[in-house]
Amino acid sequence: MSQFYIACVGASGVGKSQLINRFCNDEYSLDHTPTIEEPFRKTFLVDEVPVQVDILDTAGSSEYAQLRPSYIKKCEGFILVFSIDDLTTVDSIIEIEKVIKLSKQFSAPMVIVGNKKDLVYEQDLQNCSKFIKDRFPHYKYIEASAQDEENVSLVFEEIIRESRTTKLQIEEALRLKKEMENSEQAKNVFEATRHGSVAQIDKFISNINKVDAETGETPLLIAAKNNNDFIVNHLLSNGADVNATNEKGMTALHIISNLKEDTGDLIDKLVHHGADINATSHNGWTPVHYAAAVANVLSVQRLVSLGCDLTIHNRMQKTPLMMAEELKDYVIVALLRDAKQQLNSEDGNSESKEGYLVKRGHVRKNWKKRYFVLSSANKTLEYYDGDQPNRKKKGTISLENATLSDDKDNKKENCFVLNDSVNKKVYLICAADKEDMNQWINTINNAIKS
Ligand SMILES: Nc1nc2c(ncn2[C@@H]2O[C@H](COP(=O)(O)OP(=O)(O)O)[C@@H](O)[C@H]2O)c(=O)[nH]1
Ligand SMILES: [Mg+2]
Repeated sequence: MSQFYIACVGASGVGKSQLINRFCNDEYSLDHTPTIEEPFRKTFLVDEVPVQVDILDTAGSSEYAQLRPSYIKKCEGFILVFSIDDLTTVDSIIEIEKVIKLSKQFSAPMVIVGNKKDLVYEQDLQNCSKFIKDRFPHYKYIEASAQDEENVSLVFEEIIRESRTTKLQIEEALRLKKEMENSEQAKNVFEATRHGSVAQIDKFISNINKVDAETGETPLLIAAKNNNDFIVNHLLSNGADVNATNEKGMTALHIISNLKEDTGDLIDKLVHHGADINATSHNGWTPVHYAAAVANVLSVQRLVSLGCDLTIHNRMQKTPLMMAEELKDYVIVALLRDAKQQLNSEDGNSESKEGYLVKRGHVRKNWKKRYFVLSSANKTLEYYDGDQPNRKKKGTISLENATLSDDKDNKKENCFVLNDSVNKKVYLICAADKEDMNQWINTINNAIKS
């Protein structure tokens, strides 16, 4: 909900406090008690949009002299009140308007209110209205009566409408200003990167992690795309974020891996600087997916030798190997199969199991479908959203010193209890049938013992 700070200003005794009192508390009093500056808060609808407004009731005793710069600065809209039955009170708002205009950087929304409408004849109203409109041709003028509750809400609605428009204009102006500043500076760092000019890059080194508004790329991503080893290195040694992503969620390592040229050294360099070798872009591709897609044997080799995970499924549920098989790229297929086999044989007792189980949530009855992946090597049981592989990861159960037991409650069939002693959590997990349950229990037990 948008929020506005509004001040009510004007000479003493014109009815500022009563207008606010009427609006916020639906009350009115005959007393004129001196006002202590305090904000009133109210939430209401303006053109069917809820707004929250903080209204500052100012002490008008010594009038505009007391206008504090701090609240002029803070307030986004001003209600300038005079009393229709005493036109000398208009002098105050003429002065106040000047002060506000001078101290505001942008135009300040104001509404002029002639209060105590109930005290004057219709004839006098017309004269007064003309008088005000001549002096303040740019502001809304409202005749109101706090006593008779006439036009009181209108006053606050109008000032919100005006403030809302101004706020949007200010936001837009600031955004444009920032955008211009950004693009002006960024142009240089991005252009410098494109031109491969180290001296120019150094000039704008503070913008090293800025994103080019046009292309959505950081300098590092540009240098990676250009396969410019030297500039990538320079950017990395000057604090470029190695895992920054472009609009497709691709890191520099993804981009490099997706090039057809030999980029092995750059891959090394990025990983050495902390690039996530298993990062996934928006379509779930890891660097090795990209390398496989462009049939870059050298890149695949390099990523494999750096220990990338070959089991990650992209959003189309494909591992890099599956992709290579589809592309009938038998060199890469052989390479990846080899790597996988080697990985398995290196870890003799490595066992993995994937499948769909049901896990009980926090609420007793709340059972959720989860895709489970058991890794003996890591001693973990990971589970994912839904019953398909490669959804959003929901959690990891540690199998370190974990224990399995029967489900004594027997709330559901084919369930077992898994006690994660590392994270001190107990899971109730349910398999599709008895056979499935026994398989899971066996493999989990083996993983725990391994
Ligand atoms: N007749 C009439 N009297 C009002 C109206 N609004 C305020 N007053 C009276 O004017 C006096 C001053 O009001 P107050 O709100 O305290 O003025 P402030 O100094 O501007 O805050 C009080 O006695 C109110 O009862 C109105 O609309 N009509
Ligand atoms: Mg007052």
